[in-house]
Amino acid sequence: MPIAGTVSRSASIRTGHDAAMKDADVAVLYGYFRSTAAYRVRIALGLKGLRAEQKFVHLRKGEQTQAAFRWINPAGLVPYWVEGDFSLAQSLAIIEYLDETHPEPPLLPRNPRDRAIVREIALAVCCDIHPIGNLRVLNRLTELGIDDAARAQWSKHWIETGFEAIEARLAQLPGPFAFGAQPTLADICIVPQVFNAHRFDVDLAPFERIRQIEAAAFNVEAFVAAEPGRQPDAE
Ligand SMILES: N[C@@H](CCC(=O)N[C@@H](CS)C(=O)NCC(=O)O)C(=O)O
Repeated sequence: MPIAGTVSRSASIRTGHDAAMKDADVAVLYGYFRSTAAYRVRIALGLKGLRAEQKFVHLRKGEQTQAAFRWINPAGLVPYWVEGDFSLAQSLAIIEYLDETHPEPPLLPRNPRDRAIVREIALAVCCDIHPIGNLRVLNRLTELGIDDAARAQWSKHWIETGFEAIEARLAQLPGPFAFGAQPTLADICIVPQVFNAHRFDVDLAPFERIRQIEAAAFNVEAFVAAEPGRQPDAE
C-alpha cells in the first residue's frame, strides 16, 4: 500500500514561523497536477503562506480507484487533506478550514451579503461546471459510446454555460479580481476553471471579467506557483 503507508499521523500545517519542523510533521495534500480542485487548494495554501507536503495520485492511470488510495479517501477523488488524525475531502471544505484556522489574509469578505456573493461564484464553478466535466463523468460518456470529439464538446459546452452566468454576476462587481482588489474564494475557483477552459478551446473573448481575473492572477505568486505545469508531477 505505497500511498497509504506514507500518511503522517502526526502532521500539522507548516507556516513560515515553524519551518524548522520535521518533514513528518507537515500536513499532506493528495492531488494531481491537472486536478482543478487540487489546484484550488494549492492557491489557497499559497495565499495563506502555508506549505503542505504534496503527494500525487495519477488520475489518468486510475490510481484514485485503487485500494491504496481508497483506503485514504473512500470517495476516490482528489484533493484530500491529512493533518494528523484529521482528514478532509472536498476542496471548498479544505479551503474554508484553512481560512478559519489561518484567518489572514481572509478569503471571504466580512459582510454577510458580500460573503454570500463570493460563495455564489465559487459554487457556480464547483457545483455547476466542474462535476459535469470530471474525469469519471467523461469516462462514463466513453463507456456509453460517446467519442472523444463529442466528449470535448460536452466539456466546452458546460464551461461556456457556467461562465456566462458567472460573467453576468462579475459584471456587477469591481475588479480586477472577482470581488475587488484582493483575491477571494471566487478567484481561487475561477482561475483553475479557466485553465481547464483553455484545454477545451473555450473562446474567452466574451468573458471580459473572467479574462481580467486571469490577468490579475498572473501577478500573484500564489496563483503562479499553483499552476499545473509547475507541479512536480506535471507531464
Ligand atoms: N467536489 C470535489 C471534486 C473532487 C474531484 O472531482 N476531483 C477530481 C479531480 S479535479 C478527481 O479526483 N477525479 C477523479 C475521477 O474522476 O476519477 C472537490 O471540490 O474537491
